[in-house]
Amino acid sequence: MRSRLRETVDRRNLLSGGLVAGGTILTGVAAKAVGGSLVSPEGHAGHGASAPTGTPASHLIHGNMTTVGAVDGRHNGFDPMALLNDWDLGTTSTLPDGGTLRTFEVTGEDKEIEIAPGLLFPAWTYNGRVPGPTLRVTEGDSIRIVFRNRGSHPHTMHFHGIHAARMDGVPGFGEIVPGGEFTYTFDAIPFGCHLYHCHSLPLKRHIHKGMYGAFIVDPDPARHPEHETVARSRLLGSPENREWQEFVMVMNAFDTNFDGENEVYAVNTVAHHFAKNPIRIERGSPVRIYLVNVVEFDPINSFHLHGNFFDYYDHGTTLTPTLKTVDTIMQCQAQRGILEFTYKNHETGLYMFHAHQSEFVELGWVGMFDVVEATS
Ligand SMILES: [Cu+2]
Repeated sequence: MRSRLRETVDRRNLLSGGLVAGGTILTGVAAKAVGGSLVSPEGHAGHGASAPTGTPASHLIHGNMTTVGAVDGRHNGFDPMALLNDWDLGTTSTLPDGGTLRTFEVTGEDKEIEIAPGLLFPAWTYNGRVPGPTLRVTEGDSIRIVFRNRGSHPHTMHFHGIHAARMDGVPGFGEIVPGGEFTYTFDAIPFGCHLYHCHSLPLKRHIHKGMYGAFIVDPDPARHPEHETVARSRLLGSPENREWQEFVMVMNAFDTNFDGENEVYAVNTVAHHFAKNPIRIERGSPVRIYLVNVVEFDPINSFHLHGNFFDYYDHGTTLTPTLKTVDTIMQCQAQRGILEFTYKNHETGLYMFHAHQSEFVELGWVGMFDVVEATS
């Protein structure tokens, strides 16, 4: 009985606007459910209603205006926390000239995902996740991407990088019909923080449905003798890199009622996830964030860090900062960059990060770092 009461109360909170500040989503769900793909909290009590109503951290978030409940990561098959650094390195082999060949396999598929407690979204995905796998390679590698389309619509993989027209992944060059397969090949240049996304038409629809991911090209230190130490710090697996705490954050959003505006904002898909589940960072070690903006329908997104400042490398294509000592940067769609900062001289505790568009914060794009003493 008690749990039933709890459910009732929580549902009431949801319906009074607790799901997202202002009740925007609920309005959309109630009024414009499309094809049964949007499920109201009533119809989906198993996830949201019985889940915890938030951690102490969530109470610090702007008047506690966060979603109520928790998204079931088992339903999604991915966890936003794990997406922060689950690099996909592909399979490697050595070419006759001594270079490295990296092969990736990516499958396009339709999949319903949960983007806020009880709120399902009919996504189009790469490898069943949103964002798609974070592909991480080294400058100069030869890249093969075997793309199989098991979805219901034609799709592509369009990489931001340097490559031939026939590898561009646009209609006419590498667009794959359902059931089809194509292999994109190119060399990994330039180094930096890049992305890939579907380029089928209508473009904004294919992107915002979930077909995007980060594509990180680590610099080859041998090619950058003037900044070799910095280059080595970015090269995954090097001793210098191991000192860094690295995270991929893909800023995304979802138009849940297909009116050309977003109702949910996030990093790594789930609204408010990192507000309720702070990202633990060790105080003594520097932090590097690979930040990518793929939000459709809004021209500008941003990242603001609390209690601290950072250096910024626009597109990640330089080894010296393009902005020094800033606490906010903005990105238009497909813009991306690398943020570097440290909390080594700070008190431990919870430090917020979020878009500085307040509307985006209230609709999900806010998180916390939990700065702790080193454990080792
Ligand atoms: Cu597509």
